[in-house]
Amino acid sequence: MAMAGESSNNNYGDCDGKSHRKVGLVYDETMCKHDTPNGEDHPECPDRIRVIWEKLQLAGVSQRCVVLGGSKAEDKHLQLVHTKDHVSVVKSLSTKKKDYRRNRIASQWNSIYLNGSSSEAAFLAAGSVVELAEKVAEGELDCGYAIVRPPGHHAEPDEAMGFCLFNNVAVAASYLLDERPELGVKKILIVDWDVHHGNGTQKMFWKDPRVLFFSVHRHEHGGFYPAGDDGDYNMVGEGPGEGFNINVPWEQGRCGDADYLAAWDHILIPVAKEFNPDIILLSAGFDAAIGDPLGGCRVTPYGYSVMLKKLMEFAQGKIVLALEGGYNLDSIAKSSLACVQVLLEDKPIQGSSEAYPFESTWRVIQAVRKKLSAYWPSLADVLSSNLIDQKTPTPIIVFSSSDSETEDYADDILDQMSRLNIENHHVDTVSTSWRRDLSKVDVWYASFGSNMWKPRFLCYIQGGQVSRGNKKVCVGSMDKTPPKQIMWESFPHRLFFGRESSVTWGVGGVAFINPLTNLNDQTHMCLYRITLEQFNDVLFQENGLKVDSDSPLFGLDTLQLVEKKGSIPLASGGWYGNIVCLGKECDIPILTMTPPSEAYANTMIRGLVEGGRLSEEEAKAYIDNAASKPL
Ligand code: X5A
Ligand code: ZN
Repeated sequence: MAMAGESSNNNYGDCDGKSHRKVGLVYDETMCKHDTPNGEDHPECPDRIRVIWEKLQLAGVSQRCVVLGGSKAEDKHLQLVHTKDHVSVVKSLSTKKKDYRRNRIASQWNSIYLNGSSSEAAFLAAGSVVELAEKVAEGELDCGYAIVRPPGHHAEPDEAMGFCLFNNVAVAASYLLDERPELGVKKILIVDWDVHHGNGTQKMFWKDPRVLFFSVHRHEHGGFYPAGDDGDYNMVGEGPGEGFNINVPWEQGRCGDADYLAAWDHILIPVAKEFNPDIILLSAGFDAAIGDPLGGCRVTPYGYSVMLKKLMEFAQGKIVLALEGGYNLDSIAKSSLACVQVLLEDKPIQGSSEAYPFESTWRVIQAVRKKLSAYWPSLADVLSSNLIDQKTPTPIIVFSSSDSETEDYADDILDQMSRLNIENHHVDTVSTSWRRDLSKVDVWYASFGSNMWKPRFLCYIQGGQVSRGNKKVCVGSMDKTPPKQIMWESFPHRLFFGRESSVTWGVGGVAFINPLTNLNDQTHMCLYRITLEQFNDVLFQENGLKVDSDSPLFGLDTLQLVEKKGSIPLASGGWYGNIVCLGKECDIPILTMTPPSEAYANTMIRGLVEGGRLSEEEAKAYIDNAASKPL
């Protein structure tokens, strides 16, 4: 952005440092009148657009945009993609005197409700997207967001469905291409990031090479709405439109920023470069957002902002967002705000994607690239194995029909995992400060016992099930970068095993090193070089705490202290009470954990007592003594 005093011939800067990009917003309260006929609850509710509008006002961004009221679509424009019949059926809804007449029409469509204002809202939604797209194509506005309902992308030429009456985005695209040739819009990229497949839009431009339609959606091999094969990746268009239809069909839910951005980086962006659109229309549903009750995915506001930012590199930033789905009011408001801030170009994007894409994501991306490489040479290269090795394992959960505990367990894992992700954007705000600082400092995590086994230790970094014999699944660290270095060393100490198995750790029990130097024994340890931030995440997980803490367990001053004193107790109340500094390697401190917390000590004591080795008092004294002494 141009700063004060700099000469600037673009329209992005001025002396108050605020953006001068002209961003259009459409909002019209009339579209709130479309509602269920008897006031039943429905996810596609009037408050959806209200909360978005209120959010933009409260954040002070709508005041910096050009605000347009809605405008009604003309029949002839609707008929560019819809049949005459469909347009007149929707128009007739408003003249029906009785709800039951409308209910009958609604019941002939899939997932549609209607009331006396549905028709008006539908005409406004489509007309508003047309008007905004026209203004952006003309250059009167740089870009914009139409906050409209009912949504549009499921609506087919002769049919309303999936809460959609007219296909708002498709109408606007056809309007620019067919009605306004003088504007010079010859190629349109339609991106559909709504969690559902844009079946209607796909149909309307199936044979049309002027429109490149890209849809990323939950598909689950045809099991997710709108069910069937239409959203499959081998649906590439036909005739002159062959190759101009791209579907990225997720095989599973829970996809998040990492998955979407992988689809962007390895499919959409390279194709967009080749296609070189004159304008982009974005079917901006926010039902892939974290917290959405229908979508089951986890895209954060940050994720949306990055996806949008990447698209703004094309068509000189001429992009029009049109709201589609999105049913968590809080999520759609926050996601919308993040997007408008990107349109205004006033927000340096902050945040990070903590996770890797799912394995299934890479499988889908590779299948799409292979299928589409016949039309888009930039997709022809095979993705490197380094890249696709970066993946988040999907826990494999085996249900035995009568085992309700197993199912609870599965729910727990999924819960635990989605909770972690719900916190992702909190992490960006609340706890970034300690994470940022500690991510710059390296330590050696000296592991003994089962953590010496690399796949097991990596669970604390990358997430996964730490052992077969128990129920513990780790969410991993926020920063999933693997250890920078791995090194083995031996220390003159004895390795102890507490019990053969324990409730928490399952078969294999627990191990610890006798903190008393014993020159006759060698304890082999595996040293993982990780950041102090990751070390904290390992501590959180080892001690059964959540990783989204606002403060670290082990900060910079604690590190200093333990380097000086050799050993310090942690106030975590978890399994390992003490952090011990074993020395330094390459000037980096070597840290390990020892008992006790009380619970751990009791386990150890029980082991020693039941093993006949020591009396209870002796065992207690032994553990206390062992734990308090540095190596
Ligand atoms: C626009 C949109 C979803 C329809 C789901 C029907 N429609 N079960 O998100
Ligand atoms: Zn949707």
